[in-house]
Amino acid sequence: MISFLASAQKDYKLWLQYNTIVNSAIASEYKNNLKGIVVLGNSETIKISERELKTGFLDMLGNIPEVKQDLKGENNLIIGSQSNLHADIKNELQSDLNKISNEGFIIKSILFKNKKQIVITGKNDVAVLYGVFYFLRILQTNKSIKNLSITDSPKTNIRILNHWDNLDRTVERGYAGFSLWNWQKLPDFIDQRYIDYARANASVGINGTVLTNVNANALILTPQYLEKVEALANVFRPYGIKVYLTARFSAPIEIGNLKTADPKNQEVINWWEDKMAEIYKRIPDFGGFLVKANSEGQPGPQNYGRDHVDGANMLADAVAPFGGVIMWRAFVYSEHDVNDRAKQAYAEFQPYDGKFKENVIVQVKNGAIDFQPREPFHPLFGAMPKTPLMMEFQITQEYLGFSTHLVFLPKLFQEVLESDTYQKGKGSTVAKVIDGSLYQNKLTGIAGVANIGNDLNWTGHPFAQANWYGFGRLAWNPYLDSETIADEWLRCTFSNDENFIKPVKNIMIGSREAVVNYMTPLGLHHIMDTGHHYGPGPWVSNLSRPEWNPTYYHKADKNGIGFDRSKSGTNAVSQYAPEVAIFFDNLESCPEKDLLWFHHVSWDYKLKNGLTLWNGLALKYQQGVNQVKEMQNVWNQAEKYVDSERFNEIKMLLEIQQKEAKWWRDACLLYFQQFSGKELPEGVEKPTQTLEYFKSLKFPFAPGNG
Ligand code: BDP
Repeated sequence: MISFLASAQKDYKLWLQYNTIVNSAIASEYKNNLKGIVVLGNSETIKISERELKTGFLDMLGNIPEVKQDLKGENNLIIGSQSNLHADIKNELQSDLNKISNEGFIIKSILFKNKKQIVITGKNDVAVLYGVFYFLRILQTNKSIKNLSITDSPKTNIRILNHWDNLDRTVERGYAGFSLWNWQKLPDFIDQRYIDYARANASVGINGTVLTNVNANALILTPQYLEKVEALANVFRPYGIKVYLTARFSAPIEIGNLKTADPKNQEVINWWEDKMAEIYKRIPDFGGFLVKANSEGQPGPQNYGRDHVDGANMLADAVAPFGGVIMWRAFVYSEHDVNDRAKQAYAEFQPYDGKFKENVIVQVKNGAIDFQPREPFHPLFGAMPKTPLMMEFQITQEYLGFSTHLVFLPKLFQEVLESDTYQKGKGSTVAKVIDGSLYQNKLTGIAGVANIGNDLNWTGHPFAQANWYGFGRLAWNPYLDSETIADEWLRCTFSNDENFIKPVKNIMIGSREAVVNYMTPLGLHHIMDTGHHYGPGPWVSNLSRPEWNPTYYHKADKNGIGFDRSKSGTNAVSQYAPEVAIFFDNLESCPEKDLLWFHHVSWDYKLKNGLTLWNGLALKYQQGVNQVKEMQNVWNQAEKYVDSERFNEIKMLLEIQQKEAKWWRDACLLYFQQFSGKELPEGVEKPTQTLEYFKSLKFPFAPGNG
């Protein structure tokens, strides 16, 4: 029992394990350089910073250095914002202070009156807290603290989680239990989890949270709920986290008793203005709204003959006096245009460039379809120079094996961020669009659809914690390498032992390609089963909206497979800058990883390695399965570095992943084989069941589906 609790705590503690430092040389370096903590300031945030240091030092080093209000002696760690620093220290740090943004921090070894000290400072207390977490990570990863000289500022303003949480606590596309937000007990009962959630987010620099689902419920805007939202905002504030909500466009009708929600109607405008005043009275630092409008049946300005600009700007005007922002989603596609769903968001939004109010930021999914295991970057990135665009990544694994598959998503995120849009010549990467450097946008942001629920371990799969962590790190710095992120996370979460780190990091890094291989290799996409999106369903063709059917996306027939988006097809390639368009359009230059996204090719089409498309496809599926087997082998060797509960959990989950990888391989290959009419090549295992069997599987209670 005791060991269960101990391990459960490990699962719960995420990357903030603060494991005892076993390397004695490193431990003594830390102890010698950390004789005291000087705490400057007394805000809630500074108190949290102090507490965090004490917890970290006690757990990692076995003792807490003396805490002082005044600077005495040497080898102290001084924490406080610039306004609380000794004037001489501030002077010495002035050039660093000039370099950092409001949320940036400095960690520096200094000599003050000939005595060695380490200072953690920034322009305000939240920046200090970020610095404290960074400093603790140095210890967690066993790096030296001699001669520190670190300045670091986030590259984006809004680093935000989108919770698709409903008021009944179900989580749309959530695979880690129910919503953290216990609306019934709020505002009076403050669950410790709210605090721990804020702490975890602050530790990676996440500074915003949208509490509610994009498929919104207007009730959240009623006083009954706003009181609860206010309570959460109060918990999150000292951690530097702002609260945002989703706005249901028809709220003026549903909870305001108006007859319309037309954004040009004066009563509607007044209603929203009053609503904003009411919200900001309770929550003065309320962040603003995320809006899904006229998408997948959600109400929006088009219901009144208005457009996205009218809708977004009306809400933007209402929050502007309070400093709020509107994050308006570009995830739109029409059932009336069967030509190519991938083209629709661009077609609709690009002409609006420059028309949105200053406090509107358009939130664009990473790819043009929908969070698939692999998609080329969304053509809107770089194509709206006069409009701030924010990235929307999906951290929850709706299309990547739910919370049972080990998939390290920062690899996917990095691939998108590094993509070159060529919109302002070579080097116009998506990251530069997002951080505002390409077009000098002031408002910038990255959103991640959260994978967090009330499971003991927060994210369902212990390795899915790395996706939350990695999202935060990339939101802070979209240029970070995913390998660095995996390395940090493993050290903070499990162990610094190189014999553990090296092989396990390898499986993390390879895991994203593995899932692409066993689900949607060579550019295939959207072939999952319907509704719940669990497992393969390439055969599905009977849904009312054509672009909901997998057959619409793979277009497999006797002649071949793939969606022709080249110039001779739907010409979706033309939405990219000319250099990129040519690159994707030309079969020779189009990367094979995107082949079937852009081209319909015959089953005999010759791949670069000389294999026919059919053989290459089949072998990719097999490779994915093999990769999972390899992940299992590596994990089995990790037993001695990990507590037994987490070890076993992950072992069982990998077993499921292995089964499901085979399921994907067999179901897809059997289905496509009907068209190719060819044998499986050597090296591909025989299917475990018949196609009819796979088609017969039903999952009425698959999680995350409302
Ligand atoms: C789709 C999800 C759906 C979301 C939608 C969205 O299946 O649950 O509501 O994205 O992002 O991928 O709005």
